[in-house]
Amino acid sequence: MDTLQCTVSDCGVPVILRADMNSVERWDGIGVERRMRLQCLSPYSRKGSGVILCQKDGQWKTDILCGFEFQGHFYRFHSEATTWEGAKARCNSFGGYLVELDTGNERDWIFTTFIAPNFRQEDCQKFYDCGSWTGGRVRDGELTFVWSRGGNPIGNNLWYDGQPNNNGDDQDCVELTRQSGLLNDRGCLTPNAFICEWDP
Ligand SMILES: [Ca+2]
Ligand SMILES: [Ca+2]
Repeated sequence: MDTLQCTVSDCGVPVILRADMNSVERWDGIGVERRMRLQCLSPYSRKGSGVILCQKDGQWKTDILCGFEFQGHFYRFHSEATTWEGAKARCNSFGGYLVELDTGNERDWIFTTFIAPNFRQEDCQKFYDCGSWTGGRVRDGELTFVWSRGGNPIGNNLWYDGQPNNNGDDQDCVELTRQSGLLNDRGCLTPNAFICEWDP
């Protein structure tokens, strides 16, 4: 007679940023290899299938991302302050990249959607207060700033007056500022909020 083997697997309560845990349908069930579907909390929209699955190894598997969409690209603002490398790693871990402002329209939308609502102007008196990391970085060994993922140059119209100035000879990374809504080069170890982007 064959012996049956039981596998006990407990994925615990899933932690998915900005997903609505009350949106699980009645016919969904929690259990090994059972699928649930989640929606995102308002006003976020969802990228991915919406399916979340408890695997035999006790890990949740999902492709759900909750964020905002603009012209086919997907974006998320993260307020937790971290270094440029830390921010890049976080975006990469979700399958995205640090935001690259390819057009003035994209910059305007990012500022209106994320920067202005998340930082009160009165809390950000200096133009370099309340920065958010973008994917801009000095190209190795040169004084040219590029969008680090594709290597495209950063538009001249996106910089704040007098920037990039490499202040203190130590400003290799590019932040979007709250006061001016334009770019500033900044020391890469500065703890900043950050914005992730995903291609369609
Ligand atoms: Ca972009
Ligand atoms: Ca600077």
